Amino acid sequence: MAKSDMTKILVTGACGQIGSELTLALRRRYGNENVIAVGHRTKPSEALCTTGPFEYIDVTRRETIEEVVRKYKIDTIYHLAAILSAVGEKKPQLAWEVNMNGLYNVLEVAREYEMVRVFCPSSIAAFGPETPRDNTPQETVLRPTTMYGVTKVAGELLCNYYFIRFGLDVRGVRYPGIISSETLPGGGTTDYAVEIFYEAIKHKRYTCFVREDTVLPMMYMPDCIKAAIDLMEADLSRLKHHADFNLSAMSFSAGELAAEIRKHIPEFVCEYKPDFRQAIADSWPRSIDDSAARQEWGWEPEYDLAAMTADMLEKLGRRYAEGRL
Ligand code: AKB
Repeated sequence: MAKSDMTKILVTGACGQIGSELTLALRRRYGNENVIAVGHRTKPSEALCTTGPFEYIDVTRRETIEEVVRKYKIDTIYHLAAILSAVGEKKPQLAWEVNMNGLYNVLEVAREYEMVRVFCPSSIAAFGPETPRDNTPQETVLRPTTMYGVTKVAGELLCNYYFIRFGLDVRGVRYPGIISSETLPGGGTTDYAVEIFYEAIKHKRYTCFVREDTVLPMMYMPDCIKAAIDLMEADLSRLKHHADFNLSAMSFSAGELAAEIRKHIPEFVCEYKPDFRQAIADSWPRSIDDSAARQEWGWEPEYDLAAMTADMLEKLGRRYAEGRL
């Protein structure tokens, strides 16, 4: 499918961790005026507002999505608005409302307005304690024990249903924990892998909310963005899967991450005080088999633990020195 088919793009959750950087990458690729960022309540960054259109919507109110779709003649949606795993366990009803009804509204609007394509990310949270934890296969047990995970499995099924039943071209990946330097993640279990960098730079100490030996799959933001864009531009005829691609980049324990940071900041001290998020982390895989994504649309990550750590510390270190962290 050609890149030029997607002419007016809407990004929901544009103020979030992934949305804030993906929107800017999409604007660089498809033109500033062609990528409309939408948020809910969060104040958008200056970069988001000054480089292209920004609007407020509430994905749980379908009419607010339709208004923006009509105003800008949208033909493609990147639907990133979601409640993540840790907040989802504190507020399961809200997680259902936003993640399921929000997705349903987006898919219905996309169907009704005959959109070219929709991107909706799933997550490693779709897996559960009965799933094989190492090199987790593409086709496997999906019995999550979090509300976030339940909405991700149901969301994958719903997206695939819209493809089969209505021919709506919905695509998605099961993202691992995402590490980034621009916008902090909000309310996930893998947030420690981002917070640790900020605290290492600011205070040379961090108290981690999972055990030192907790291993989870992770990915650096440039790879996260590349995955979304590459999958959306992939030739549909090559795809056997649609909204549920396993995706992998690196896996490491919290202790290994702290040790890697210590190579750059030798005085850095990390303590471990597991809280309720440990049980969520323990229900997720340690590593992922992403061979379907590699075969069907050429997925290949660029960053490993060492390259990601060096880049994070360089970026955050510069911001700290300029008093902007
Ligand atoms: C979370 O921790 O909830 C997310 C995810 C893995 O989907 N980062």
